[in-house]
Amino acid sequence: MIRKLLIANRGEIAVRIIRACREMGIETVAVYSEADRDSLHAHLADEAICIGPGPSAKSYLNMESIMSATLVSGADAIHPGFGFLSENARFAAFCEQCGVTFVGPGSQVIQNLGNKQIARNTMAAAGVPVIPGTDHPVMDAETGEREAARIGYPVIIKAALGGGGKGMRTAYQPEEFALAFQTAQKEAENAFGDGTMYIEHYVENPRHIEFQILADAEGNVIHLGERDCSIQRNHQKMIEEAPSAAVSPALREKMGCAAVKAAKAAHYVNAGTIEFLLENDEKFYFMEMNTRIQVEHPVTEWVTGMDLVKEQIRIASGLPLSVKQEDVHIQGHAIECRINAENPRKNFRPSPGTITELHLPGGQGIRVDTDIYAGYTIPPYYDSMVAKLIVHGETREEAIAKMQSALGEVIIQGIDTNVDYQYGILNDPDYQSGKFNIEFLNTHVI
Ligand code: MV4
Repeated sequence: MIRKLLIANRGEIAVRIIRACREMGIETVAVYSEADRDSLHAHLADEAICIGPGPSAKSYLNMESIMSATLVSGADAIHPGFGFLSENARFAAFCEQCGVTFVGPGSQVIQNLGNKQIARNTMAAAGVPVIPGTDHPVMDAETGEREAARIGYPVIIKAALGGGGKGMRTAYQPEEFALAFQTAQKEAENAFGDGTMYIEHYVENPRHIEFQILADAEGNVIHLGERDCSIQRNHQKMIEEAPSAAVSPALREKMGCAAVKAAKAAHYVNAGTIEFLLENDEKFYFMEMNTRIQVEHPVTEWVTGMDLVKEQIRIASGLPLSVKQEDVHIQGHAIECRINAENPRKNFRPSPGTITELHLPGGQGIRVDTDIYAGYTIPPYYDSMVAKLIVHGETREEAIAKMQSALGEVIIQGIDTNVDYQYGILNDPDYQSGKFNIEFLNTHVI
């Protein structure tokens, strides 16, 4: 069993994990940077250890510092949250070597799924639909251009070690290919130290639908339905919801089955997410698998009634899943808006600073996951997300109304936020009718 757990993260997700541990009777150790001395997570944990200066590279990404804090505090497990070291196979391996439980899948699984070409081949071999594309690494533009001609234009060139949009370029015709390839490859070499590329047919105007799965060490795998994450800007999700307005019960059954198959093919253990592109109501394709708890996990929690962080900790302790597939029922509709310290009228420029006045909404069906408080100073070093506003209603219409009411109540003074922008999205007729795809924010003026 896990007796004491170190949270290798900050912000609202660190607070979220501390709360789950407290309810489970697990002692908590927070780590914090010099810029995070006054942060909520450092105050809420049973113990807090400073691990270095503000910049992430010297603190939340510093594996040696974090492992030292773990060993000194006597923690027997590390929860990595999301971002930072959460999908770093070397860090998971380091935990394994030190005899510390990593709350997540094994390092080899993280590594295999982190290589998107290997992940693609694994899924294709298991019969999970993948987008027509290459099954071998592509290292040069000439080979790539031949493959692109075979696959059919438009194509997308992706970095094998990429994900989330870096090292990615599209080409609509052969004349564009060489430059797109070289640009993507250079970006990949700079970002990941590896220029291995793969190519897929480019699916235009799809929805981003992801399935939450849970897998225990005994080989049980279940899915908890989908989240629609199509409302995004430059690969930063803004609004997520569960279930998707575009997924019928029959399609949920088919995609859920594919998601479970994908997790089994990867020998997956713990909570994971299978990302699909949904082209229309019968065509969906595996895109990648995320091996972390995700920012948007609360919408799944609300429609299933499950606590995903507790499930993660139970699984990492070697316990079996607490529910069977037939006991999972999707109830009502949940929406999450990410509240960021940024100015949408100034190209979404980050807006760190001191919160002088704060009122957060509440009431039935409203959840706020945040680490901010009145008087708190948001440091400039980290992601601009400062809160997640999550609502649950019986229907999608009720959830939208509740979210608009909740957004209208928010008062955050002293910094700029995207609260009004989020309200604007929820007011859009195409958003309200559920007719949108990943291009929504590129094609609508909010
Ligand atoms: C694609 C695609 C269309 N066709 N692959 C974006 C990030 C990375 N996870 C893969 N991405 C995409 N891959 C094929 N074959 C479109 C995207 C994409 C995207 C996907 C989900 C959500 C938002 C997106 C925004 C731009 C491009």
